Amino acid sequence: MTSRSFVFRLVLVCLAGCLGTLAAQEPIPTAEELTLRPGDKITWTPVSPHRLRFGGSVQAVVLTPFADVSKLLTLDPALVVEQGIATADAGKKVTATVKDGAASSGVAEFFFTCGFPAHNTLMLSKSFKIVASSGQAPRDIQIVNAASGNPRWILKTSGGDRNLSRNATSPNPPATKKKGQK
Ligand SMILES: [Cu+2]
Repeated sequence: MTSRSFVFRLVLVCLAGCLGTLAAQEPIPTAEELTLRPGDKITWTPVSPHRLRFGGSVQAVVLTPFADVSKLLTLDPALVVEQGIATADAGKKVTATVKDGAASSGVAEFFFTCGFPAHNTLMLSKSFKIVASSGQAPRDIQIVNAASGNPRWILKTSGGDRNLSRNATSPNPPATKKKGQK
């Protein structure tokens, strides 16, 4: 190969690498990864300013009411509710255990967001569905905030990170930054 085409290829590789870094490339979760059964445990471990929030509404999106979330999950620590919105402290680890009667509670699914005001819309999550126990070993589910790129929740799985953004499709379209957005 000539040195010229080598340089050209090098540039292409660099470009692909840089674009890949800028865009959020995690795939979305599978349906099974978004399915919970009694006994399953979810742990949110956000880094400040991120914080878990249930309930209320964000622009036109009505979140799962916290009263309904409470029929599905036992939260540790318990969250303080104000006007239907339950928010953990910034950077606070929260654990939820799916209740025994969750599958027959009449609440089929729930979703959440980040309580940091600038992230209320950006970090709306996909819905987790609740089904009856299948006798399988309880899952231990870890959720963190993305370390870079657009603010979003990440579901950790044995197969890699999953993008929990409510509107994410798989694979993600390149991140588009608005002027002035960090
Ligand atoms: Cu956040």
